[in-house]
Amino acid sequence: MSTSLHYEARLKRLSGLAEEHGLDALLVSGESNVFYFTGYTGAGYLLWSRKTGFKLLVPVLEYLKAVDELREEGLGGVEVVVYKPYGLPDRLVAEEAGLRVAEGSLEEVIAGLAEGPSKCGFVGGELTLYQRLGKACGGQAPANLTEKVAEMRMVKEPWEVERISRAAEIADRAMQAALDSLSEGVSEAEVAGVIEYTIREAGGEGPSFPPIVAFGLNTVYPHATPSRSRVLNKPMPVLIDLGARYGGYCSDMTRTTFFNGSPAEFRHAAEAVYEAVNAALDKAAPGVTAGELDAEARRVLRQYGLSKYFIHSLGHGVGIDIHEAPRVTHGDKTVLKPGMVITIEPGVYIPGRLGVRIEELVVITSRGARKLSRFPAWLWQ
Ligand SMILES: [Mn+2]
Repeated sequence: MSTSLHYEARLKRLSGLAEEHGLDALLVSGESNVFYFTGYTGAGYLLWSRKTGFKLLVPVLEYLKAVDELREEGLGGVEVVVYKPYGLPDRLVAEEAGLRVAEGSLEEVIAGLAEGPSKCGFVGGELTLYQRLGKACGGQAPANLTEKVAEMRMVKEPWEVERISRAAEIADRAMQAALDSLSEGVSEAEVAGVIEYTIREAGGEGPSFPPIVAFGLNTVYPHATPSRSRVLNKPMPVLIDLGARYGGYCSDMTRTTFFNGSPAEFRHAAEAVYEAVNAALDKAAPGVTAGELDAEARRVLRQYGLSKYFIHSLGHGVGIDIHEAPRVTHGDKTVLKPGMVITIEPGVYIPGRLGVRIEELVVITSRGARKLSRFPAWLWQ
């Protein structure tokens, strides 16, 4: 099946959801949500109304791209409408270019296109959207369908898993290039540059987030920022967290190694994390909750006396966004299902000493978790 049929099916599901909730109009915000339903890759909103169906609302600068991308995805029937949240610079130019231009602010556009909706809903987390939509809906509180769409996005279709898998392969190559670049005098920032270049060279659209490269004491910060001044000049731990984007989908992986040797303190922490990640991987299967995976990794780290240094969640969903549902965290009740793509990334961060994290990206299948990142995780002697 081509992707266009998938988008059509998604739009159908979305309008079905709106109808189930008795809505007259539904506004979808957030670039990743709009991309999920249409394949369009820019700023804008997807509006459904019971009377007029789907329309894509975009700022004037995105108009031509939006029309072309919808046509490419077989959604030529979805009308693209320009709104002017900041005022159109030149309305005449827009009309001469053949744009379909709506009058007024976003909420006026919504109210007009929906022909006076009485019950509205929204998807996405823009802070002002709720108020703006409330105004457009004649003061009624709009229904929040954000979670419903997050649940739809959580279970991936095979073609989405294929794109994430491709992004993970590209990330594997970037990890190899990063490790190859480790030598006396190299800085964290230089290694980050090698990663970004390799992702592009290997066919990625870019990194799925700015790569984390941490040397020495910088490894104790789970979200360290690569620095130009921190260089490899003595034996020290090296933590690299990177991801690629391919076909609009993300990958995510972390590896930790030691430059020039591997002291006992490092090996103890690294082996604990290695065992924790594998225990959680073994446990991951349909029917298990996300919280149970988190507990499993903590159980292993406790045996090593290191669980107090595991200061973040075990993982998160990955898809169009680098962080999306489900949260793989303490007490989370989300039941794993085939098609979910999640990370499993235990870490220990010992203040003043060192940090270790290993992150695997997996898809849940009927037989358990299948790794999408193939790079070896044991990178010390
Ligand atoms: Mn991650």
